Amino acid sequence: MADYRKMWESLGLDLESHDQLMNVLPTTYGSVYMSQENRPEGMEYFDFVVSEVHGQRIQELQDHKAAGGKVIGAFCVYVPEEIVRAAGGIQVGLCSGVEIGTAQAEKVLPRNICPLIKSFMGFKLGKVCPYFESCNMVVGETTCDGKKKAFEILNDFVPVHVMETPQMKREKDKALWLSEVQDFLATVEEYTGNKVTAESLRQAIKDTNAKRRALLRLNELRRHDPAPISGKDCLLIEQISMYDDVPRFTAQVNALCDELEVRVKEGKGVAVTGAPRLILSGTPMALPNWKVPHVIETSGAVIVAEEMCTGLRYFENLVPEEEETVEQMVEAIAGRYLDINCACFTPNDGRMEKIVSLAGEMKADGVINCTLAFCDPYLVEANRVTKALQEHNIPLLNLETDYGQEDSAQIKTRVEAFLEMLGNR
Ligand code: BJ8
Repeated sequence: MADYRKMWESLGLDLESHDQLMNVLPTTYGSVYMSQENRPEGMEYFDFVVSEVHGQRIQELQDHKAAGGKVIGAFCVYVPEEIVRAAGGIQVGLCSGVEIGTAQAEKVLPRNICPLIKSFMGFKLGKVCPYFESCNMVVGETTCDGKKKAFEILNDFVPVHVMETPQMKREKDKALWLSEVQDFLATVEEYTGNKVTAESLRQAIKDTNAKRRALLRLNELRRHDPAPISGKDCLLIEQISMYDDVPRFTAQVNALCDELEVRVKEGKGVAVTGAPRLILSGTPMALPNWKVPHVIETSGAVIVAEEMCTGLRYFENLVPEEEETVEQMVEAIAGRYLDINCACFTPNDGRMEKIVSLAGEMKADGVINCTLAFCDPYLVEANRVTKALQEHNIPLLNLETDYGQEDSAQIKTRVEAFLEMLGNR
């Protein structure tokens, strides 16, 4: 990796803590990713992106800013990236999947709060995330209580625009959400100093749809047995989709899919034919949270879909491309985003229907529903997931975990027992 210390310094990072983080990542990545056998060659690009996670992409963000562009951070797949792109900005995902800056975060947050919230606060207060430090503004949302209250605190350190996400999906909720998306467009125009035109928004919709289509294509290829790519690799690609350059990322995913199509024809896979096929559902797994997928896939199973925001929820729906005016396109964008099945909504039947249909489509043997500790919406919704899967006779394992490694052995024991049970069916 080139020497980026000057850049990190100019961003105001705490270099000592940042070094500690950067020293751990290659070892973890090596043991989780480089140990896999029969990996597709197309994963080389994504390995490179991780090796440059605080390097090349951050440099690109600085170049963009030096040319007058703005960088906008987001924590939720409800934030419409098409709008930021249409205004000439770059949107980056800021959720993080690692315990860091915990001591600083616990000065402003309660100890017993979801690790994802604690992690993003720790990253900001500990000054260890160059993405965060590159942002001109961040966008929050009123999804879960923890996040929405944490954004009040975060606003002391960086300008935060909060979008009010409704909690239901009735007509009046749709109207509220549309007005929130319209306000977001006005805010983004103000921040970037650029007017969103019909032409720029149409292009942004097309570019973002192309990215989502590439991810859908990748997901489709996982229907085959043997699966041509591991769940761990797919999760990594889904994590990278939140911050990489859009056209470059799209081209790389499509190139990988070309390779996977050949693999499928040749019957080549990453696991043996007939290996147990699982769907992973639950709270998002932000980079570099690979703990549970690693446990699953080193226990002999293969993950064939992620019903998560770092997964299908991010790319399963596209924005219609036929609209002509900015107003019509904004309405289409609002409609597409409100279709996402987050447990912060009530009821959230769409999620149960999706898991059940996905299990059939992907010929899955079972589902692992993995929830971050202290995430009330998903922990309570585990009851609805259990009921829906029982009704369809689909085996389910519910897991609750955090970003620590201490429970890895216990999770492995439970996953192995689940796989044994599947083998006896
Ligand atoms: S659309 S899942 S990305 S809100 S895990 S912080 S819910 S306490 S991340 Fe999410 Fe948007 Fe929903 Fe998806 Fe709160 Fe739960 Fe923590 Fe969570």
